[in-house]
Amino acid sequence: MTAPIAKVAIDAFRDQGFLVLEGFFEGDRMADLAAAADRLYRHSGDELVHTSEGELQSIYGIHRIDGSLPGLLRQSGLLPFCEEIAGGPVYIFQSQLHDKPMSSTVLSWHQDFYAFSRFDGLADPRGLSVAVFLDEIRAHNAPISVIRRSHRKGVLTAERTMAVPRGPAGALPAGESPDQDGKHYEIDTARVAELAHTQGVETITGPAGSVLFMDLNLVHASGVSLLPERRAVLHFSMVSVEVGCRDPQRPEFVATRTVVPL
Ligand SMILES: O=C(O)CCC(=O)C(=O)O
Repeated sequence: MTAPIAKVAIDAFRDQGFLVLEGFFEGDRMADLAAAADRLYRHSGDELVHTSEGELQSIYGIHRIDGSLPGLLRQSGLLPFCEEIAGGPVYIFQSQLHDKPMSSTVLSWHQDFYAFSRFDGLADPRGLSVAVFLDEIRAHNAPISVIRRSHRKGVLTAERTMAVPRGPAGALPAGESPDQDGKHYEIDTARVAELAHTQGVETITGPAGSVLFMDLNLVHASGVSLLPERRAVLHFSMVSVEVGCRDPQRPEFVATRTVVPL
């Protein structure tokens, strides 16, 4: 049985907006996750996003594609922490596998809640994003960088959104057109620079099995892998069951309407 996540870690998450548990998944639990990832890599369908060179970049709705994932999360011991942060039971609102192959694009600084609120009408950022490293993440294979305490700034305005170029086929909200330059300016660069200088940036690396929790308003970004090897991170955005999406414009595999407590 995994030990509960300590109160000091909960306090650190609330203060900093993120928390890392190095090597949290191990042994059989890690093997089960790895097997689920192998199945995901064999999946085909609308949920896949490829780079312009045809390499797999992302798979959306992974908890729907592979039915073992919710159970693996439940058994892992992570749930009480997620419920503590969300103030009660949670459901998986969005999930993805992100590989960042060499031909993929930078994922610019953004807050997860921005797109959830703008495109899906999610009313409240009561939840968190959970990123599980299936491969070791190092400086060369697209680590996620976060701006400390940026979640305290609330929802920052964003000029353009990543929802278009990085969303799967068919997930383009009405009236949105893809960026032409492949860059996705989420938050104004000057604002990001100011936040980064005043509050500090942390780049999260760690062995396979590590978990990164992020507040839904934490500003974060990632680059691309510099080597031709797999870089798989599973993302689960968990939201309080009391918060549904009021006006979803994206498909169910991008924005879950069906609230099933985890
Ligand atoms: O795995 C990554 O590179 C980060 C993905 C991310 O930031 C997101 O899905 O919001």
